[in-house]
Amino acid sequence: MTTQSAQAPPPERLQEDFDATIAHDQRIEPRDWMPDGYRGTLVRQIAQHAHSEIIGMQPEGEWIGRAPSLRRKAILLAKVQDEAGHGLYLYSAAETLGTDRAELTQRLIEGRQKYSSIFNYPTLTFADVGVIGWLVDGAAICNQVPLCRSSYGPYARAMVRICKEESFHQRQGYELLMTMMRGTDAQREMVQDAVDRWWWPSLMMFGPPDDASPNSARSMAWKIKRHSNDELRRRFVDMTVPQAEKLGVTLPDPELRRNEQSGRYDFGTPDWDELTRVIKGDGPCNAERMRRRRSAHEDGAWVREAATAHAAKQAARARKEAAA
Ligand code: BYC
Repeated sequence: MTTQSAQAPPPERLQEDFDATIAHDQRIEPRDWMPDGYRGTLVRQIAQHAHSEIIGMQPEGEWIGRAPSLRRKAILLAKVQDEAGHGLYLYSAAETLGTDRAELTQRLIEGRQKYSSIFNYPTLTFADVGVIGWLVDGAAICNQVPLCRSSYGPYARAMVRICKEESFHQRQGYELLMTMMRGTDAQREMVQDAVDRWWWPSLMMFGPPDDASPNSARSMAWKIKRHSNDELRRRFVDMTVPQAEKLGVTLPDPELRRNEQSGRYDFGTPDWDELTRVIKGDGPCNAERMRRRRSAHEDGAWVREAATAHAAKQAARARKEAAA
Protein backbone atom coordinates (compact mmCIF):
# COMPACT_ATOMS: atom_id res chain seq x y z
CA MET A 1 0.00 0.00 0.00
CA THR A 2 1.29 3.45 -0.86
CA THR A 3 1.24 5.84 2.07
CA GLN A 4 -0.02 9.39 1.71
CA SER A 5 3.47 10.80 2.44
CA ALA A 6 5.04 8.97 -0.53
CA GLN A 7 2.67 10.72 -2.93
CA ALA A 8 2.80 14.35 -4.01
CA PRO A 9 0.98 16.32 -1.30
CA PRO A 10 -2.39 17.79 -2.33
CA PRO A 11 -2.28 21.42 -3.56
CA GLU A 12 -3.99 22.83 -0.46
CA ARG A 13 -1.33 21.20 1.73
CA LEU A 14 1.44 22.77 -0.40
CA GLN A 15 -0.16 26.17 0.01
CA GLU A 16 -0.51 25.61 3.77
CA ASP A 17 3.17 24.67 4.08
CA PHE A 18 4.19 27.72 2.08
CA ASP A 19 2.00 30.01 4.20
CA ALA A 20 3.41 28.51 7.41
CA THR A 21 6.99 29.02 6.23
CA ILE A 22 6.26 32.68 5.53
CA ALA A 23 4.33 33.14 8.80
CA HIS A 24 7.24 31.67 10.80
CA ASP A 25 9.73 33.97 9.08
CA GLN A 26 11.55 31.02 7.58
CA ARG A 27 13.01 30.93 4.09
CA ILE A 28 11.53 29.56 0.91
CA GLU A 29 14.25 27.66 -0.97
CA PRO A 30 14.45 26.83 -4.72
CA ARG A 31 13.12 23.27 -4.39
CA ASP A 32 10.16 24.27 -2.22
CA TRP A 33 6.74 24.60 -3.74
CA MET A 34 5.70 28.23 -4.21
CA PRO A 35 2.67 29.92 -5.75
CA ASP A 36 3.14 31.10 -9.35
CA GLY A 37 2.51 34.71 -8.28
CA TYR A 38 5.31 34.53 -5.70
CA ARG A 39 7.73 33.12 -8.28
CA GLY A 40 6.70 35.71 -10.87
CA THR A 41 7.05 38.60 -8.43
CA LEU A 42 10.53 37.46 -7.45
CA VAL A 43 11.66 37.04 -11.05
CA ARG A 44 10.34 40.52 -11.85
CA GLN A 45 12.01 42.22 -8.89
CA ILE A 46 15.31 40.29 -8.97
CA ALA A 47 15.65 40.74 -12.74
CA GLN A 48 14.94 44.46 -12.49
CA HIS A 49 17.47 44.68 -9.69
CA ALA A 50 20.12 42.75 -11.69
CA HIS A 51 19.56 44.90 -14.80
CA SER A 52 19.94 48.03 -12.62
CA GLU A 53 23.31 46.87 -11.36
CA ILE A 54 24.58 46.24 -14.89
CA ILE A 55 23.17 49.42 -16.45
CA GLY A 56 24.28 51.25 -13.28
CA MET A 57 27.88 50.67 -14.37
CA GLN A 58 27.46 53.14 -17.22
CA PRO A 59 27.04 56.56 -15.55
CA GLU A 60 30.08 56.12 -13.30
CA GLY A 61 32.04 54.05 -15.81
CA GLU A 62 32.18 57.16 -18.00
CA TRP A 63 34.53 58.74 -15.44
CA ILE A 64 37.06 55.91 -15.07
CA GLY A 65 39.24 57.30 -17.86
CA ARG A 66 38.91 60.84 -16.52
CA ALA A 67 39.43 60.28 -12.78
CA PRO A 68 41.65 63.01 -11.31
CA SER A 69 44.23 60.71 -9.70
CA LEU A 70 45.42 57.11 -9.73
CA ARG A 71 43.86 56.57 -6.29
CA ARG A 72 40.44 57.84 -7.41
CA LYS A 73 40.69 55.75 -10.56
CA ALA A 74 41.49 52.56 -8.61
CA ILE A 75 38.57 53.17 -6.23
CA LEU A 76 36.13 53.87 -9.05
CA LEU A 77 37.28 50.89 -11.06
CA ALA A 78 36.79 48.62 -8.03
CA LYS A 79 33.32 50.05 -7.42
CA VAL A 80 32.15 49.64 -11.00
CA GLN A 81 33.48 46.06 -11.05
CA ASP A 82 31.54 45.39 -7.84
CA GLU A 83 28.34 46.46 -9.62
CA ALA A 84 29.02 43.87 -12.32
CA GLY A 85 29.44 41.28 -9.57
CA HIS A 86 26.15 42.32 -7.98
CA GLY A 87 24.41 41.84 -11.30
CA LEU A 88 25.85 38.33 -11.55
CA TYR A 89 24.82 37.32 -8.00
CA LEU A 90 21.31 38.51 -8.79
CA TYR A 91 21.06 36.77 -12.17
CA SER A 92 22.20 33.61 -10.35
CA ALA A 93 19.46 34.09 -7.75
CA ALA A 94 16.92 34.49 -10.59
CA GLU A 95 18.23 31.28 -12.21
CA THR A 96 17.20 29.31 -9.13
CA LEU A 97 13.62 30.29 -10.06
CA GLY A 98 13.94 28.75 -13.50
CA THR A 99 14.78 31.78 -15.67
CA ASP A 100 18.27 32.09 -17.02
CA ARG A 101 20.35 35.19 -17.56
CA ALA A 102 20.19 35.04 -21.35
CA GLU A 103 16.40 35.08 -21.25
CA LEU A 104 16.30 37.97 -18.76
CA THR A 105 18.81 39.98 -20.76
CA GLN A 106 16.70 39.43 -23.85
CA ARG A 107 13.63 40.75 -22.00
CA LEU A 108 15.57 43.87 -20.96
CA ILE A 109 16.88 44.48 -24.45
CA GLU A 110 13.39 44.16 -25.93
CA GLY A 111 12.11 46.68 -23.36
CA ARG A 112 9.93 44.09 -21.57
CA GLN A 113 11.71 44.52 -18.24
CA LYS A 114 12.72 47.61 -16.33
CA TYR A 115 15.82 48.91 -14.57
CA SER A 116 16.10 51.63 -11.95
CA SER A 117 15.08 55.13 -13.00
CA ILE A 118 18.16 56.60 -11.29
CA PHE A 119 20.54 55.47 -14.01
CA ASN A 120 18.82 57.59 -16.64
CA TYR A 121 20.43 60.80 -15.42
CA PRO A 122 23.77 62.11 -16.73
CA THR A 123 27.04 62.32 -14.77
CA LEU A 124 28.22 65.81 -15.69
CA THR A 125 31.21 66.28 -13.36
CA PHE A 126 33.45 64.18 -11.12
CA ALA A 127 31.41 65.36 -8.13
CA ASP A 128 28.60 63.21 -9.55
CA VAL A 129 30.74 60.16 -8.79
CA GLY A 130 30.86 61.20 -5.13
CA VAL A 131 27.17 62.01 -5.01
CA ILE A 132 26.20 58.70 -6.61
CA GLY A 133 28.23 56.91 -3.93
CA TRP A 134 26.73 58.97 -1.12
CA LEU A 135 23.09 59.30 -2.22
CA VAL A 136 22.44 56.51 -4.73
CA ASP A 137 24.37 53.83 -2.86
CA GLY A 138 23.01 55.26 0.41
CA ALA A 139 19.47 54.81 -0.96
CA ALA A 140 20.42 51.34 -2.16
CA ILE A 141 21.57 50.42 1.35
CA CYS A 142 18.29 51.64 2.91
CA ASN A 143 16.33 49.64 0.37
CA GLN A 144 18.51 46.52 0.39
CA VAL A 145 19.42 45.93 4.05
CA PRO A 146 15.81 44.82 4.75
CA LEU A 147 15.99 42.60 1.65
CA CYS A 148 18.65 40.53 3.51
CA ARG A 149 15.58 39.24 5.42
CA SER A 150 13.56 38.66 2.27
CA SER A 151 11.61 35.39 2.38
CA TYR A 152 13.34 33.88 -0.66
CA GLY A 153 16.65 32.34 0.48
CA PRO A 154 18.90 32.88 -2.57
CA TYR A 155 17.80 36.53 -2.92
CA ALA A 156 18.29 37.24 0.79
CA ARG A 157 21.76 35.65 0.79
CA ALA A 158 22.85 37.55 -2.33
CA MET A 159 21.78 40.74 -0.57
CA VAL A 160 24.04 40.15 2.43
CA ARG A 161 27.14 40.30 0.29
CA ILE A 162 25.85 43.11 -1.89
CA CYS A 163 25.08 45.27 1.15
CA LYS A 164 28.60 44.85 2.51
CA GLU A 165 29.99 46.13 -0.77
CA GLU A 166 27.44 48.94 -0.97
CA SER A 167 28.71 50.21 2.38
CA PHE A 168 32.17 50.62 0.89
CA HIS A 169 30.60 52.40 -2.09
CA GLN A 170 28.76 54.82 0.12
CA ARG A 171 31.84 55.57 2.22
CA GLN A 172 34.05 56.21 -0.78
CA GLY A 173 31.47 58.64 -2.19
CA TYR A 174 31.17 60.53 1.07
CA GLU A 175 34.95 60.66 1.51
CA LEU A 176 35.36 62.01 -2.03
CA LEU A 177 32.78 64.73 -1.35
CA MET A 178 34.40 65.61 2.00
CA THR A 179 37.71 66.04 0.20
CA MET A 180 36.13 68.28 -2.44
CA MET A 181 34.35 70.35 0.21
CA ARG A 182 37.74 71.03 1.83
CA GLY A 183 39.04 72.20 -1.58
CA THR A 184 38.37 75.34 -3.63
CA ASP A 185 35.15 77.33 -4.06
CA ALA A 186 34.80 75.84 -7.53
CA GLN A 187 34.95 72.33 -6.08
CA ARG A 188 32.36 73.16 -3.42
CA GLU A 189 30.05 74.58 -6.10
CA MET A 190 30.52 71.43 -8.13
CA VAL A 191 29.45 69.29 -5.16
CA GLN A 192 26.40 71.47 -4.45
CA ASP A 193 25.38 71.38 -8.10
CA ALA A 194 25.62 67.57 -8.15
CA VAL A 195 23.57 67.30 -4.92
CA ASP A 196 20.90 69.59 -6.43
CA ARG A 197 20.61 67.35 -9.50
CA TRP A 198 20.66 63.96 -7.75
CA TRP A 199 18.57 64.57 -4.61
CA TRP A 200 15.09 64.19 -6.08
CA PRO A 201 15.95 61.30 -8.44
CA SER A 202 17.47 59.51 -5.40
CA LEU A 203 14.16 59.82 -3.53
CA MET A 204 12.39 58.41 -6.59
CA MET A 205 14.54 55.25 -6.47
CA PHE A 206 12.24 53.96 -3.71
CA GLY A 207 9.39 53.73 -6.19
CA PRO A 208 5.98 55.41 -6.39
CA PRO A 209 4.17 56.49 -3.22
CA ASP A 210 2.46 53.67 -1.31
CA ASP A 211 -1.02 54.52 -2.57
CA ALA A 212 0.24 54.22 -6.17
CA SER A 213 2.39 51.10 -5.69
CA PRO A 214 0.42 48.17 -7.14
CA ASN A 215 2.92 45.49 -6.07
CA SER A 216 3.71 46.49 -2.49
CA ALA A 217 0.82 44.93 -0.58
CA ARG A 218 1.32 41.47 -2.06
CA SER A 219 5.12 41.64 -1.88
CA MET A 220 4.94 42.64 1.77
CA ALA A 221 2.42 39.90 2.60
CA TRP A 222 4.87 37.41 1.07
CA LYS A 223 7.74 39.13 2.97
CA ILE A 224 9.67 39.68 -0.25
CA LYS A 225 9.61 43.38 0.62
CA ARG A 226 9.78 44.10 4.35
CA HIS A 227 8.85 47.81 4.32
CA SER A 228 6.78 50.05 2.10
CA ASN A 229 8.30 52.44 -0.47
CA ASP A 230 7.35 55.52 1.60
CA GLU A 231 8.76 54.12 4.84
CA LEU A 232 12.11 53.38 3.21
CA ARG A 233 12.16 56.81 1.55
CA ARG A 234 11.62 58.37 4.98
CA ARG A 235 14.39 56.33 6.54
CA PHE A 236 16.71 57.51 3.80
CA VAL A 237 15.87 61.16 4.44
CA ASP A 238 16.34 60.69 8.21
CA MET A 239 19.73 59.10 7.61
CA THR A 240 20.93 61.60 5.00
CA VAL A 241 20.00 65.02 6.40
CA PRO A 242 22.58 64.94 9.25
CA GLN A 243 25.21 63.73 6.77
CA ALA A 244 24.41 66.68 4.47
CA GLU A 245 24.81 69.07 7.40
CA LYS A 246 28.19 67.60 8.27
CA LEU A 247 29.26 67.81 4.65
CA GLY A 248 28.15 71.46 4.42
CA VAL A 249 25.72 71.11 1.50
CA THR A 250 22.09 72.18 1.22
CA LEU A 251 19.44 69.70 0.15
CA PRO A 252 17.23 71.31 -2.52
CA ASP A 253 13.93 71.02 -0.69
CA PRO A 254 12.39 74.13 0.94
CA GLU A 255 9.91 71.94 2.83
CA LEU A 256 12.61 69.85 4.52
CA ARG A 257 12.58 70.33 8.28
CA ARG A 258 12.81 68.34 11.46
CA ASN A 259 9.48 67.46 12.99
CA GLU A 260 9.96 67.99 16.71
CA GLN A 261 7.07 65.70 17.60
CA SER A 262 8.14 62.66 15.61
CA GLY A 263 11.88 63.38 15.72
CA ARG A 264 11.94 62.63 12.00
CA TYR A 265 12.17 64.88 8.95
CA ASP A 266 9.23 66.19 6.95
CA PHE A 267 10.00 66.71 3.29
CA GLY A 268 8.47 67.81 -0.01
CA THR A 269 6.84 65.65 -2.67
CA PRO A 270 8.98 64.30 -5.50
CA ASP A 271 7.76 64.99 -9.03
CA TRP A 272 5.92 61.72 -9.59
CA ASP A 273 5.17 62.64 -13.22
CA GLU A 274 8.90 62.77 -13.81
CA LEU A 275 9.32 59.29 -12.29
CA THR A 276 6.56 57.94 -14.55
CA ARG A 277 8.16 59.52 -17.61
CA VAL A 278 11.62 58.15 -16.76
CA ILE A 279 10.28 54.65 -16.06
CA LYS A 280 8.44 54.72 -19.40
CA GLY A 281 11.70 55.46 -21.22
CA ASP A 282 11.58 59.24 -21.52
CA GLY A 283 14.36 60.26 -19.13
CA PRO A 284 17.45 62.25 -20.13
CA CYS A 285 19.61 59.17 -20.84
CA ASN A 286 17.23 56.21 -21.36
CA ALA A 287 17.94 55.90 -25.08
CA GLU A 288 21.70 56.15 -24.60
CA ARG A 289 21.76 53.60 -21.75
CA MET A 290 19.77 51.06 -23.75
CA ARG A 291 21.79 51.66 -26.92
CA ARG A 292 25.03 50.94 -25.03
CA ARG A 293 23.55 47.91 -23.25
CA ARG A 294 22.41 46.45 -26.58
CA SER A 295 25.73 47.06 -28.29
CA ALA A 296 27.68 45.59 -25.32
CA HIS A 297 25.47 42.51 -25.58
CA GLU A 298 26.09 42.19 -29.33
CA ASP A 299 29.84 42.81 -28.92
CA GLY A 300 29.97 40.06 -26.29
CA ALA A 301 28.33 37.43 -28.52
CA TRP A 302 31.69 35.92 -29.55
CA VAL A 303 32.69 35.51 -25.87
CA ARG A 304 29.48 33.63 -25.09
CA GLU A 305 29.94 31.43 -28.18
CA ALA A 306 33.59 30.73 -27.30
CA ALA A 307 32.71 29.89 -23.67
CA THR A 308 29.93 27.53 -24.81
CA ALA A 309 32.24 25.82 -27.31
CA HIS A 310 34.97 25.50 -24.66
CA ALA A 311 32.53 23.98 -22.14
CA ALA A 312 31.31 21.49 -24.77
CA LYS A 313 34.90 20.52 -25.59
CA GLN A 314 35.73 20.02 -21.90
CA ALA A 315 32.62 17.91 -21.38
CA ALA A 316 33.44 15.75 -24.43
CA ARG A 317 37.01 15.26 -23.15
CA ALA A 318 35.72 14.30 -19.68
CA ARG A 319 33.32 11.75 -21.24
CA LYS A 320 36.14 10.26 -23.34
CA GLU A 321 38.42 9.97 -20.32
CA ALA A 322 35.66 8.36 -18.26
CA ALA A 323 35.01 5.82 -21.02
CA ALA A 324 38.73 4.95 -21.43
N1 BYC B 1 12.77 52.71 -11.36
O1 BYC B 1 4.51 48.58 -7.25
P1 BYC B 1 5.86 49.18 -7.22
C1 BYC B 1 21.90 50.06 -7.15
C2 BYC B 1 8.36 50.12 -11.17
S1 BYC B 1 20.79 49.22 -8.14
C3 BYC B 1 12.21 51.93 -12.31
O2 BYC B 1 6.20 50.00 -6.03
P2 BYC B 1 7.78 47.16 -6.40
C4 BYC B 1 23.17 50.57 -7.69
C5 BYC B 1 8.14 48.74 -10.58
O3 BYC B 1 9.10 47.82 -11.06
C6 BYC B 1 19.23 49.79 -7.55
N2 BYC B 1 11.03 51.28 -12.12
O4 BYC B 1 6.96 48.03 -7.46
C7 BYC B 1 23.75 50.01 -8.84
C8 BYC B 1 6.73 48.45 -11.04
O5 BYC B 1 6.73 48.08 -12.40
P3 BYC B 1 6.47 46.55 -12.88
C9 BYC B 1 18.10 48.91 -7.91
C10 BYC B 1 10.46 51.40 -10.91
O6 BYC B 1 8.59 46.17 -7.17
C11 BYC B 1 24.89 50.58 -9.42
C12 BYC B 1 6.06 49.80 -10.99
O7 BYC B 1 7.09 50.76 -11.07
N3 BYC B 1 17.47 48.44 -6.70
O8 BYC B 1 21.55 50.24 -6.07
O9 BYC B 1 6.89 46.64 -5.34
C13 BYC B 1 25.49 51.71 -8.82
C14 BYC B 1 5.26 50.02 -9.72
O10 BYC B 1 6.10 50.05 -8.53
C15 BYC B 1 11.00 52.17 -9.88
C16 BYC B 1 16.48 47.53 -6.72
O11 BYC B 1 16.07 47.09 -7.77
C17 BYC B 1 12.21 52.85 -10.14
N4 BYC B 1 12.81 53.61 -9.22
O12 BYC B 1 8.78 48.21 -5.72
C18 BYC B 1 24.92 52.23 -7.66
C19 BYC B 1 16.00 47.07 -5.37
N5 BYC B 1 10.20 52.10 -8.80
O13 BYC B 1 7.73 45.80 -12.47
C20 BYC B 1 23.77 51.67 -7.08
C21 BYC B 1 15.01 45.95 -5.42
C22 BYC B 1 9.17 51.33 -9.15
O14 BYC B 1 5.26 46.07 -12.13
N6 BYC B 1 13.71 46.38 -5.86
N7 BYC B 1 9.31 50.91 -10.42
O15 BYC B 1 6.31 46.62 -14.36
C23 BYC B 1 12.77 46.90 -5.01
O16 BYC B 1 12.99 47.07 -3.83
C24 BYC B 1 11.41 47.19 -5.60
O17 BYC B 1 11.30 46.50 -6.82
C25 BYC B 1 11.15 48.71 -5.81
C26 BYC B 1 9.78 48.87 -6.48
C27 BYC B 1 11.12 49.42 -4.47
C28 BYC B 1 12.19 49.35 -6.71
